[in-house]
Amino acid sequence: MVKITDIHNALMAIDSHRLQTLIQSAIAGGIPAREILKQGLIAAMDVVGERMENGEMFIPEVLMCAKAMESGINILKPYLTAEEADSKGRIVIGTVKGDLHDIGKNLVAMMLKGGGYEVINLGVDVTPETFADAVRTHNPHVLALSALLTTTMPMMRETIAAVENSGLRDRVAIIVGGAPVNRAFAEQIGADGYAADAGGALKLLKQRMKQIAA
Ligand code: B1M
Repeated sequence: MVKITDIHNALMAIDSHRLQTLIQSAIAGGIPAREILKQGLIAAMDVVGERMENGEMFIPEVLMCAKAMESGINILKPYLTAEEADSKGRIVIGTVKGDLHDIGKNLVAMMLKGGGYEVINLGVDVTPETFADAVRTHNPHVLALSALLTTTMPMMRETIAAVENSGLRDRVAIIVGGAPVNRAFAEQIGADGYAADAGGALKLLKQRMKQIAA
């Protein structure tokens, strides 16, 4: 019987092949995909982050861990899909300018897609102007911004300002998330919502769609 710690250890060992095999066995053995994700993969990435901070792990290794994690998430994808959405909507998502972290943002995108929403993923290092252009072009119900660095959090405020300056602010709800972001910051920069994780983002989106329908 596979244990979550085996999955955690395979990611730390950057052994993608073993990681994928273990995840498949864990799923077959009835361990919920969300548990594998949270306690196996995300918990291991937290340790990777601590080691990176302490200078015990360097960027190339961190990148390899990130790749291994993505390969694991790909297996979990079909099992992570959320409950049926109340009504469909369109969302534009991206990681703000200067920030290259995309695993969490992609997880949010995946969850929203699984919930039946149309997701336009702009990728990483997205400038405020590109976000504003995407709002104009795609006319989404929600714009979701991700930031993983304290140094890139201010770019969320700038992105909201760019949308405002383009005269598009009334058209779209803007929600923010990412490890250093919190509700107080979201309110401070004039965002319409904050989600701590992918599940929270899905809930926010559902609320927004209900508001629009009401
Ligand atoms: Co970076 N990095 N990194 N890194 N990295 C962190 C974020 C850090 C906390 C590590 C540490 O020191 N402990 C630290 C930030 C410190 C800070 O600012 N407070 C850090 C640093 C410093 C850096 C560099 C500056 C290092 C350097 O070069 N000296 C550099 C910056 C590069 C840049 O962006 N310009 C850098 C680079 C990298 C890599 C490229 C090597 C790699 C990213 C690869 C990739 O993404 N493709 C990387 C990684 C992997 C990490 C850690 C280890 C893991 C991040 C991750 O993927 N977590 C990270 C430490 C950590 O987080 N424990 C770290 C798993 C993911 C599922 O969680 O992204 O939090 P997360 O997403 C969650 C929620 O936050 C939320 O939902 C997701 C799912 O539940 N969420 C949203 C995210 N976006 C959302 C949007 C929403 C809603 C919810 O919209 C509404």
